[in-house]
Amino acid sequence: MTFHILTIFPDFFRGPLDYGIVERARRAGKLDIHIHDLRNWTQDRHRTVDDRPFGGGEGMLLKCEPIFDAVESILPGRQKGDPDRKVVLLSASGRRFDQALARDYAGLQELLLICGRYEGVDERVAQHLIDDEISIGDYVLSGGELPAAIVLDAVARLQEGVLGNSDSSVNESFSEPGLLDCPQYTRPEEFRGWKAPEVLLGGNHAHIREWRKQAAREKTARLRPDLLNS
Ligand code: 9D3
Repeated sequence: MTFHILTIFPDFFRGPLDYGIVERARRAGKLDIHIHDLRNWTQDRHRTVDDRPFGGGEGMLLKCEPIFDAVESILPGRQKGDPDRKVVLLSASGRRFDQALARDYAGLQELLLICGRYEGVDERVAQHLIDDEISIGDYVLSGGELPAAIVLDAVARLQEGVLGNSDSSVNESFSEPGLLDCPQYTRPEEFRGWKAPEVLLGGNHAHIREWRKQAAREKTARLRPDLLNS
């Protein structure tokens, strides 16, 4: 799958996509990631990407011309609504990104993520250019760059052949759908007087399965009761 990220901070992405599963998949040729500097599509001497909001108000907005020009040159011939190539705006006022949307994006050939900045983006981008406007959660960040890296990671690891066996998701048989993972322990059996649960040290797998299911329910009730009441 090919990812494009459109940003005014291309250097931001040196790092977050160069480690672990994503880096390995890139080197294996299973992921293609292109970082694009929005300023490359400005026309003026100062390479202006932002301007003040009509009607007044705090802060600056990303202008529409460089964004339209960039998207049209990165995905030539693409029409809004293309089932194989989506353009998604990361914005604080988007709909919430979740695992179901990650699975949906994982079926695409190409995904272009536009990182919002400043107070936002001229609304004509949302109206006439993009396929989705998404947020990663209800907290205020400084822009769409960290969210774009998060969305890319969540989508990339769902690609065929990106996860090795040791990376889980194969591990799905361990976890109950709709519950948090059960607590897990590794050596030593006792650390500072705190023992790993006895049941996990024996070989009774029916007993272990029952303990894990119960522990996952208790942990979910304590940390994510919202998952139980839906
Ligand atoms: C008037 C309120 N604004 C500032 C408090 C709204 C606002 C504008 C731009 C808040 C954050 C931002 C920058 N954030 C993003 O572009 C962003 C974001 C986020 O802040 N939280 C969760 N997901 C995302 S995706 C993009």
